[in-house]
Amino acid sequence: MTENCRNTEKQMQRGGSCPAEAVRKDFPILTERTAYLDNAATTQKPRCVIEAVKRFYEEENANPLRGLYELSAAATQEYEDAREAVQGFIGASFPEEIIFTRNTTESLNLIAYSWALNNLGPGDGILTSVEEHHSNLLPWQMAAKKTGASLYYLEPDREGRISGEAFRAALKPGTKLAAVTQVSNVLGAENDIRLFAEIAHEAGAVFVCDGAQSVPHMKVDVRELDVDFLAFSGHKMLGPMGIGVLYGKKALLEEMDPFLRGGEMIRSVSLDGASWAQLPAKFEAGTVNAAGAAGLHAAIRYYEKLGWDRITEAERELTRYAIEGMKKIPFVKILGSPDPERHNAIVTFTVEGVHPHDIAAIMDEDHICVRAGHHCAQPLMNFLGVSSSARASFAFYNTKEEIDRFLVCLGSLRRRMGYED
Ligand code: 7TS
Repeated sequence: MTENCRNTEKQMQRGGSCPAEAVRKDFPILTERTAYLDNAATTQKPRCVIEAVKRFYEEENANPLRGLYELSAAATQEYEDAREAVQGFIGASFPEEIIFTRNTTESLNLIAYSWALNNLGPGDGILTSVEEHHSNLLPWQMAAKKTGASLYYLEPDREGRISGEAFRAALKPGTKLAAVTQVSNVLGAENDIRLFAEIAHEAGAVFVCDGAQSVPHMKVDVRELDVDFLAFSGHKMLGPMGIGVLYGKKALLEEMDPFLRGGEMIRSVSLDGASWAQLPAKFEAGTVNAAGAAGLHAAIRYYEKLGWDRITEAERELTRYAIEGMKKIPFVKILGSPDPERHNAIVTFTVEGVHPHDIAAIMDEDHICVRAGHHCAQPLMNFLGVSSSARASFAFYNTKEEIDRFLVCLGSLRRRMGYED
């Protein structure tokens, strides 16, 4: 950890229990003025992450993997160290099971293009759910269309839960791939991924987990869950934008074709064709995002210093506090479970008579950042019968004071829109 993330460390040594007090100083963008409650879209970055990116460009910048000189070797080392840090963070068996991509979206597309297009055909099935982010829907729609496979959708209950029985029942014979999110980016509901993976495997299907909203908030261990693929984004877990991860079981990745073709991913090339490099290079065509990987590495170290107990407890407490406050405000409707424990730091809501875009605009007047719209989950919004909604999402560095400001603003919305209640 760099000099710049010492605040947290000192506080942790003193045995501090609520991280927000200690950690806020580590995040240069977090000021008293702005309450940033859009963490499901992207999190803020601690100084050590910013410094790691800066240090790469100031001290180690060279094209990793290409050069044999010292600077390039340092860049390569930085990049591969980051891979090992990700491997440890999610409990993967081998570093080469970690493929760096740009984000969750690219990771899921990689599976669709490299696995699904080559392994599916008419008579086969793909199973996903209506509560997926578009990034875990559109690649499967594409794969089904191009291969002639059928695409089936699981329906969650109104709280966003998909039961093991529902998952088992929806797995039609011939289903070769199932792709489900661990945590819904709208309802915050968590699916029992370990159970789904087990059921999928019994049926002979490959299981893909969208971890975009889970990996930043809970311990996710790929061996424990026994998922075949896990996709997530660095920018949602304190890391820089432009670096994401695809975890894949080695045996599967080894038999897959490359996704993108070009530099760095070949063994040899002739005018008639090419053969591919070993994992993970086979899936990392072109110049890689080594600075992003260095930043992600620093983010992982930061998570590890804080520890999951502190993070999940702080986020659970904030979510509980927000939902309890929201329930007291008339005209506010929370989507999903009434139980705060089932929200995983995500609270999506509507306010009767106030368009979600107006909610976000008025919140912005009070310097509170919330998201409004369909949250890239239109099928789920249709399923819930809601055209649009607003969402507050938390991270461990948020404070109860920020949530108080959010609740005061929420309570004032209808009045500020001209209602007289
Ligand atoms: N899957 C889930 C569950 C997500 O929440 C998101 C992003 C993605 C995939 C795509 O991630 P990306 O990094 O490739 O863009 N979700 C959101 C959101 O809820 N608001 O902004 C982005």
